[in-house]
Amino acid sequence: MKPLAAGAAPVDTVDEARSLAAPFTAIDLAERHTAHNYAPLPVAIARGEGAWVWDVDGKRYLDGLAGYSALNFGHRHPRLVEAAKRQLDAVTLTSRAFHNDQLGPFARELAELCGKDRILPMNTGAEAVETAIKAARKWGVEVKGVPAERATIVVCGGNFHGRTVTIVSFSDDPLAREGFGPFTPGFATIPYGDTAALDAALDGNAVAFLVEPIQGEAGVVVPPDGYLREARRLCAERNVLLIADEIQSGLGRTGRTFASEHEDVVPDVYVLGKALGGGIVPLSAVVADDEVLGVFHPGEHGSTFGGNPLACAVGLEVLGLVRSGEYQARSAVLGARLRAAVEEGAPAGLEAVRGRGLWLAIDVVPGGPTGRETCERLLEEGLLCKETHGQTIRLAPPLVASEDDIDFAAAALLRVLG
Ligand code: IF1
Repeated sequence: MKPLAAGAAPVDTVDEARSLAAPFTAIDLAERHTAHNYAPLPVAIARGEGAWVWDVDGKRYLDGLAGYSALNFGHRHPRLVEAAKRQLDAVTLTSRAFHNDQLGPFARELAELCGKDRILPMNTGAEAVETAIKAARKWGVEVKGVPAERATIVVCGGNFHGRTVTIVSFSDDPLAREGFGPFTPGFATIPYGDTAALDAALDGNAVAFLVEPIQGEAGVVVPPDGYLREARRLCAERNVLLIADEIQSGLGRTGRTFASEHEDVVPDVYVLGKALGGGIVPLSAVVADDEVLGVFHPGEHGSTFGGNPLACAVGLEVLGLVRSGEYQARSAVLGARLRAAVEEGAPAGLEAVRGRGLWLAIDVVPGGPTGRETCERLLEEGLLCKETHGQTIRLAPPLVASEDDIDFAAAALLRVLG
């Protein structure tokens, strides 16, 4: 065993290490033994139930982030926990070298929800985005007839699609990409919301337009009315795949099943993740028709855990919740309630509110407390939030929150921003 810390006496057993670690808190140990790729708020969560979590000292917080929308259905939704427990007592992983009894039913339900022929199951959102990129490139060459190596995918400034090297190759956020080159070619960036720029970018080598129907990390940026409809028209006209990254905006978060629905747009390809796994297991998927997903043949793509029976059993139950329409309705009603409370309160520290459904961003006035400082003050008030890009607070509580929960969040915001 290596010494616990530089200069510490070497320890021989895990028990000895644990006993040495005993006086250290969970936060101390995480700070000491993990890479510092995050700067978490100073709170260690030990339990979650619905829209609430409790820290190691038993203090209760309303979860205003919901795992960046992976917890749309709340912490430990009873139906999802039950589905997971049932599957834990059956089989959890088979690999795709063999079939299992959960993937087929899940795939049928998800394809049907999206109105598409089939899915390709993965685990994280970034893996699904990478899968969609590979599918679009192969489709572009084999179906559209773009010269090999010339396929271009159009993306938007302010995008966030994950953190792999290829994905950050087309990010315009220095924090996400600096130091990680050399980068993957084959992407063209245009301003988000600009249909003239999209029109100009969709040339003969364009195989896909990859877009978030609402940009999350950019600060819950809703595009101008008609943008997605025009993107749909242009992509169809130029035989370019419209790929909607609904990993964060999908599955009820904006008041509809998919954010694309706000403009009655059906993309060629849905990229889903986060809440698809119910906040219990990583589960993502690319959903499209045979013309697109038919480009994959055995041995060309895969993942050890992709389509595993545990994730698919939970995912199938998630789709049952989504099909009810209850969570979409809650998002619309609760989002309107929260937005009205914050806007009517018009606290001095508030500069702007944006969003759709129960997915809001609040810009705090420059010169006052930063976004991070505001989140630290909200923590003290019992509301967990996360800032983005300095002055913006994101709000995305679980869709199982009650009206009282929303009023609690609004009161905390008005106290801190007042
Ligand atoms: C982090 C951000 C949000 C996503 C969209 C793909 C992915 C994400 C639209 C990749 C993931 C997460 C990643 C997490 C924090 C969070 C995030 F701040 F990073 F940008 F939500 F806005 N498409 N978003 O939002 O999915 O591979 O993570 O499963 O990396 O810090 P993933």
